[in-house]
Amino acid sequence: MAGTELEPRDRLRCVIIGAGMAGLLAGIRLKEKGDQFVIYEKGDKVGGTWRENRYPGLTCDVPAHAYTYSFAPNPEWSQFYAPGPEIQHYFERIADDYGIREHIRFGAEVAACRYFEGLWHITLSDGSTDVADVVIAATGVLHHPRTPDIPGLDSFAGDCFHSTRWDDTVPLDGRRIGVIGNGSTGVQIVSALSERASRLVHFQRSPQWIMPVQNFIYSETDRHAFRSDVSNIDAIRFGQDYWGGIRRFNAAIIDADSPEMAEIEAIVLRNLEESVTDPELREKLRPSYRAACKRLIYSPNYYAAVQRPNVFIETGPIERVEPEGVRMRDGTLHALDLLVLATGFHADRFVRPMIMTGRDGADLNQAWAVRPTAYYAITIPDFPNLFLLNGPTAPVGNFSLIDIAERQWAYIDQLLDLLRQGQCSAVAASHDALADYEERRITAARHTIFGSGCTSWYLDAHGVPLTWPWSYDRFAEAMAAPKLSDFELA
Ligand code: NA7
Repeated sequence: MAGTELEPRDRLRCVIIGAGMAGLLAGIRLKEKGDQFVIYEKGDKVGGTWRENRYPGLTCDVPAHAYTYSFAPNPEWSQFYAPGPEIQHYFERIADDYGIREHIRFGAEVAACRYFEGLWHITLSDGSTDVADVVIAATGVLHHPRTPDIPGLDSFAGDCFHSTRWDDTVPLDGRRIGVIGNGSTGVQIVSALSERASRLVHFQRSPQWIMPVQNFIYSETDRHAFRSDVSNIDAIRFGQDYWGGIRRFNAAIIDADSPEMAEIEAIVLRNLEESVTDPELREKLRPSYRAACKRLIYSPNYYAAVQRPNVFIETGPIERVEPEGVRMRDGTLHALDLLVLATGFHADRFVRPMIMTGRDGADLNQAWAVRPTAYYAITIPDFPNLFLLNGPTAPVGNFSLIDIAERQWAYIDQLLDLLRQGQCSAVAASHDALADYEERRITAARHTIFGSGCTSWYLDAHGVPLTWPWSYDRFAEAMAAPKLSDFELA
């Protein structure tokens, strides 16, 4: 380790990319430490995914009191599973309450980050530049919409947009609506629009397993109890109901042959068998792959929605889109006024297409030529003082990503302390450490339920789940303290 001659620094100069949940968290924590920082946000608001997604029915599938910063409980959640606009409001309030807004530059897209002479040199798309000791990439996972390559899509005469580009001016009531895609997004949109559309066609390429859940409204009495005693919130956030469920779910996804997996399979199968009365529809909705192989969908009302007389599940192949609607290969035309593309995201991009150049000209696209990855999802060899939040290989399987980001920050902060204390001026995982981590991770990931034989956004280009493949407890343990022998300090 070089650097014993370094002096402790008064303040680090940090650039955070993104003002979503993770970027706000980083700002709050850096502010507490007295570091200097700016948050560059390409959008015009905080909130990240909750700013971008505004579709009808948008709900977080993690209980609201668990999808909350640990240091900022919110007694005002209206429902057990919070609607998207409330979550957006929560992040807006946090940005104000914690004095983060004045550190954010909105409409500021980072185009390139280049590391040389011991500093990160940042270039924004408007040509302006900045310099920092540290870059925190809090750029999110699902933010590059995937538009389907369906012939004739541009010829559609009605309204058409991706689920992340919802146009509030487009009327919905009494209209003929088509929704392509039945991930969590398509399922939530169809559930919300089934009572509003005159005819609703759900285009389903692969059926989904549906985990039945109940959402319930918190009464004023409930909220009063949350306000007056935070232990009532803690009982939900840290209680056995939530954590027992998370631990069982976690045990199931990391071991496809576990009794916990069998329990999930039994629940979703019973949900299908008991909720869908028409045998023909039931078969259309029956997946041929194992439950939770694709990200498991939690829904209180999807099966009820698709059994309404105005809703039709279309399972045939789409031939093309025409001005009037969607033409199927068998010649059927679904005439539509609105076509919603709930077709997901390019989940493998992470910080890209931003140009990231590390030490000695290392290029992130090259480093990620096989798959995007980072040592323990946080740091990349040759990219000193660059730290990722919710980066590739972080846990994603129905956990609260806020909890994940908070644990990641506790880890990153210990690495930043090395810089603050003058123990080094640059820190990044070593190549050997990343190679060892990836070897172990990939071996384990192939045995998770995500690798059991289906397509999903969890899989990388080689069909390997790009996720944390071990237990939640092992993640918490790994994040407790960095193993410094796995790092190169300069
Ligand atoms: P997902 O879960 O990636 O779902 C995308 C859906 O779109 C899925 O049903 C796909 O079918 C379907 N799709 C994608 N391309 C096409 C084409 N070309 N034709 C027909 N159908 C297509 O995205 P979501 O937005 O629903 O959810 C993403 C995450 O956000 C979710 O997991 C939560 O974490 C929140 P396929 O299954 O590939 O056959």
